[in-house]
Amino acid sequence: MTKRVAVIGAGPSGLAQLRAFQSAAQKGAEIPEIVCFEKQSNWGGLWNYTWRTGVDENGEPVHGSMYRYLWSNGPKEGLEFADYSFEEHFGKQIASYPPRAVLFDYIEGRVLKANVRDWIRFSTVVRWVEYDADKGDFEVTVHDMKSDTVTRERFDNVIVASGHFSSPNVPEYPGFDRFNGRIVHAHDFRDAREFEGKDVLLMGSSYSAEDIGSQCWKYGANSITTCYRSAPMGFDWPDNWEEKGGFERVEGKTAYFKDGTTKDIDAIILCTGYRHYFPFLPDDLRLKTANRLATADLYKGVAYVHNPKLFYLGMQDQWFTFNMFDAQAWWVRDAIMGRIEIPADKQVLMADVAEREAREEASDDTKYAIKYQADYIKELVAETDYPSFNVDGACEAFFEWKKHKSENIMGFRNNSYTSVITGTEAPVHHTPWKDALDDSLEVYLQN
Ligand code: FAD
Ligand code: NA7
Repeated sequence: MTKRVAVIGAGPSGLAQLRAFQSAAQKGAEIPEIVCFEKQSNWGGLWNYTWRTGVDENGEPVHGSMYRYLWSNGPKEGLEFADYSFEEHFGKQIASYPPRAVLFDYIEGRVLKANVRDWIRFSTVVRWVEYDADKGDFEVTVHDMKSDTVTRERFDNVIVASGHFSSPNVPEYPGFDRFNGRIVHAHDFRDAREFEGKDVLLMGSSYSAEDIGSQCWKYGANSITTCYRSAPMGFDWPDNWEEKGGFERVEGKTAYFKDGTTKDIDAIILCTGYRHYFPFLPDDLRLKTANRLATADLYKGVAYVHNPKLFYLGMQDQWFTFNMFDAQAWWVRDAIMGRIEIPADKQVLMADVAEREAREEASDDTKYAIKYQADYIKELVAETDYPSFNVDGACEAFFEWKKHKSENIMGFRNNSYTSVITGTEAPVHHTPWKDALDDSLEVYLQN
């Protein structure tokens, strides 16, 4: 009997999995039956923009954390699919930091070409997954929102591709309950124009604080204040942007910091990160990990050590994204199809995890971390037929990106890089990022 495989989520990771199986079928292999469950009404995961916050049209928690005017925060040359280049999709080389709509279009292009949309059941939420040790398979309970029916189905393997930048980490600080302005987590931030003319405080010192602060700055906030817990971002910020140490409390509209300084503010944006959150998984199947490069409990970064019929995609912290999800998806496909053997001895699986953790912890250096994740991609790609590509070249794009950011944090997106897939250099974008207020696909492609 044909194996049945459930994929949870049709974001970039889940779609990579569908493409991986489809490419095997295209080469003549007999593939399992694949059923992908997606709670949203369309694919693309976080790249599928929604204006909604809180709950969606079905009363489910909104998955989307992306906002209007979001441009890629790293060069596209670091994430390009090895089997589907930007040039193939757009018919020409495009600039290096595409806005969200452009990347959505690119992601969609590959799966439209692969013709896998029928494998996905949209508006269908996975409610619960249980492993049946007697039968050696999984029972998956899903809620089809269109027909409002809850059904159960059995699968030989389950692949969790539900993302981990959706369930916000929301700390509380003294005075929040009496603050007279808006307090919002990055997950619910949508349009920077809301903060035009305002004095905005952002908590956190990572990607969201940097980028949402930059958005607010670009779209006319009066001032930006960021505050950090561990370390400052340390960029050379514009004049009306101040970076402060630890936040203590807010009284009325005045924020107090640990260094004794204060700042009057209109709004607080909590850029305090996300949690891995799997409400559909019981204790024995649920991944519990920090946001790091070597996730806990995943052999080869994908197979759950406590039950290797269960796989997770994209659960790592991410320098590389789409191409890493591809490397994982091809590997998982081959494990499921019996082309790759997962050791039966759990100790071996756990030793693999421990080795990855130790190697990650060996250095705090950023270049080391980027190379670490590059090596991980190379390792997986070498074991499958995913087209090998110049991963070291993609690292170089990231190193350049880091340098460009430290040179000019409001101008780094004006640079261009060379594709490691096609070898062509991206054009310099027609408008500097800070002046490009229209982020539509049509305008971006006017190079
Ligand atoms: P997601 O994109 O989160 O997709 C998961 C899918 O699973 C969703 O469609 C969701 O609806 C579905 N799902 C979840 N739970 C269920 C359920 N119970 N039942 C059914 N379906 C379910 N990466 C970059 O490369 N460049 C960037 O510029 C960039 N910017 C980012 C900006 C923000 C604000 C955030 C939050 C992330 C950004 N990322 C960026 C990283 C992002 O994580 C990846 O690009 C990518 O979206 C991850 O893909 P994924 O498929 O693993 O997860
Ligand atoms: P990150 O990268 O997980 O960063 C979270 C930040 O929030 C980080 O600076 C944390 O400080 C800070 N933080 C977390 N909890 C608190 C509390 N309680 N108080 C103060 N500060 C806190 O999340 P991002 O949203 O920036 O990025 C996630 C993804 O979204 C990323 O891949 C991007 O592509 C977009 P710390 O340094 O831990 O002390």
